[in-house]
Amino acid sequence: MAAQKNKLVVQESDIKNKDGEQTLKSLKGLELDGPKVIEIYKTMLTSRYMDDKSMILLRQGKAFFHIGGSGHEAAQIAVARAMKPGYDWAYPYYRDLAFALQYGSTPKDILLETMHRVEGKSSGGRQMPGHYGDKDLRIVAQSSPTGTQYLQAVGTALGAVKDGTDEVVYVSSGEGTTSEGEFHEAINWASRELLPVIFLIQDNKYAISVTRREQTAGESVYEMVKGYKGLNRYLVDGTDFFESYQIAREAVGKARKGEGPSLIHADVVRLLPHSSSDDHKKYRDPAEIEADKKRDPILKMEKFLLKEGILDEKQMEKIREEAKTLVDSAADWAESRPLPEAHTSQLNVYAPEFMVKKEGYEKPDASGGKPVVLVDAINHALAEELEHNPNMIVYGEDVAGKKGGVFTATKGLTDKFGWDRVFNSPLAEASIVGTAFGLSVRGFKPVVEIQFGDYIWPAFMQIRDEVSMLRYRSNGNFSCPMVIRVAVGGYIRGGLYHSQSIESFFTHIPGLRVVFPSNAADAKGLLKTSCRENDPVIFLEHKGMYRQGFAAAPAPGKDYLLPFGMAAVKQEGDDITVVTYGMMVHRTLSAASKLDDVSVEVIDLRTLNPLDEETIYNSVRKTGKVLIVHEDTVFGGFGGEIAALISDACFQNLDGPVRRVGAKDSPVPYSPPLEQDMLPNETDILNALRDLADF
Ligand SMILES: Cc1ncc(C[n+]2csc(CCOP(=O)(O)OP(=O)(O)O)c2C)c(N)n1
Ligand SMILES: [Mg+2]
Repeated sequence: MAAQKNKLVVQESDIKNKDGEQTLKSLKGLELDGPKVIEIYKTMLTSRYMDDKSMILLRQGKAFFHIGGSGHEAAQIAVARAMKPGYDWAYPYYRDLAFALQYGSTPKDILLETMHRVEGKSSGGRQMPGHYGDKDLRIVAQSSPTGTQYLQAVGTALGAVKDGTDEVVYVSSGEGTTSEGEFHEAINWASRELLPVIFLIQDNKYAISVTRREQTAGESVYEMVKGYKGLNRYLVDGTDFFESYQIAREAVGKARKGEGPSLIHADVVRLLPHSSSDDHKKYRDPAEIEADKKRDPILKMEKFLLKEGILDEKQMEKIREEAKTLVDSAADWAESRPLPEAHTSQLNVYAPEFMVKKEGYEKPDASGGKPVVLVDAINHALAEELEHNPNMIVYGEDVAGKKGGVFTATKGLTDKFGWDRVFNSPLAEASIVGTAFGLSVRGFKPVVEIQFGDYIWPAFMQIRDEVSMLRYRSNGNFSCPMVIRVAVGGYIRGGLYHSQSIESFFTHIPGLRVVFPSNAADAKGLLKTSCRENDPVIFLEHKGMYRQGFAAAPAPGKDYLLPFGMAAVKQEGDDITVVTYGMMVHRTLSAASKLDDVSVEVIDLRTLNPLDEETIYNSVRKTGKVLIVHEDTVFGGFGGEIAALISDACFQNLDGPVRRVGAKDSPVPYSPPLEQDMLPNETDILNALRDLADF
């Protein structure tokens, strides 16, 4: 496809002479000279030998995986050279070895990761090779899911504009990955706001074994993105350094001037199998593999160097040898460096400490104040924190302007803090969380809203594989603290898709804090704390309580911060402990009040991660009996985890089975008799308490 289509975009006259040839003279506009071209050639060779060396290390059992960039070097180096490392930002993909080298990573840096050494700058040996990262260079430590990087890059670019800088953000992938929905979300957001993002799509015709025909409408990413107004598009021969460099300079220049994002569709060749685990002879035609070899970007570069008399064959051979030696000695050095120590495997799952400490916490006396409803308490917390932290921003669907959120949690915030800090997102949950990642990485504190828990799932990949893992995978070099506020829960005739309880999915994710307040005062204190902590937080708001009198409370003032991991004993008792949270706190208190002869202790967990195990165990050791109550379905619910912990820690103290009350195992139905039957109610709790009391 390449040859004739490339001519659609590349302005040949700029870099070719009248005979259609590239010469040093015809390339004058690119500000290159002989020595500079030699440097580029050396970087290409280094990258190529790194591929070769990695496969040798693999065979020697010194590394366990490799994914090579052979055939992609020219396009990658071209874009990296057009950028400013350490000033601009980069979200490279796993095949971007040559990009990383040109951007400033050294063979030593990269081989430390290949050989899983603790000094690796990207992950300290935590990630498989091919996940580039370097804080000083502003290469954000990368992950493995294809395509999660696009929205993050858009978020970082959005932050660059908000910060008033002219930084540019690079993001890359293969052509196959553009089938992921997040690609289109990212292109849409970047194009809509003319953000400074360079999307380098390296098209090597295959996504592992899947061809372009099976992947992309019209078999061309360049064609596919035609409709995005504001997006600059280029189709380039990515095996030709000079063609690629010309386009890269133009695209980066436009981004820097605020003239919008660019998609560079680079037609490249994959000279190696997909990875060290793949054998492409199984699915590729040998003739095609041979044809691709003829387009090797290094051969093209060598031809140019010879033709222009910059190097002769002997000099080139010497440079090849030097590149090999450089890589070999870097590998020897990396091998001599220490491995991570086993006991550090849990390091950097969370921030090293809580910002809001339990020690010294004093419960404020707000008893004289006027009760506020839960949704207003949240609104006040957001306003106070926006005031407190100039880097905090609030966004989500319908949150801004006169609407102020479908539940009015963000009412009036745009008026007070401006559209720059409180704004609407497109209707795209992955976009909300993905951009928040990119904003957070550069120092913003995004406090985003997911309108309904039932619709958080498009963002699940970002939450589970990205937001919660960044600190760990980068060995503490990067983090993305943010707050994800989510309206959850039933009892509102909301049916299957406006009633879900979602906490158990998120308590299963290391690296993520999970908060679930039961009343307005706690909601305010916990949300303010969430905004100050350095870990990502899922903040669950029960929409059935937003305006209920029973969840209203006099709200403490603006200095009130409720530390994580402090359960509240809502009612003291001697016979049975109930461990609960959210809406069920109220149902439990009400049920317990109907039992004259049984003394019930009610614990409101307030945060599910961290979990205040001590308060639970102290109570169970006193009462000897325990009931766990939650609104979520029982099987696989969070109650199972609490039950397991209790039976482990308090086995000797138990005088009965650890019981659970929760919803029946089905979706939440709409019609009131069905909803009432399915969700747990006061009678269920009462019956369980009586049963346990009699045990
Ligand atoms: C979300 C996700 N799905 C599947 C994979 C497995 N996987 C890794 S690379 C890849 C193919 C990607 O092809 P392409 O985007 O064309 O990039 P290339 O490897 O060809 O450079 C697949 C399916 C993954 N890492 N992440
Ligand atoms: Mg591909």
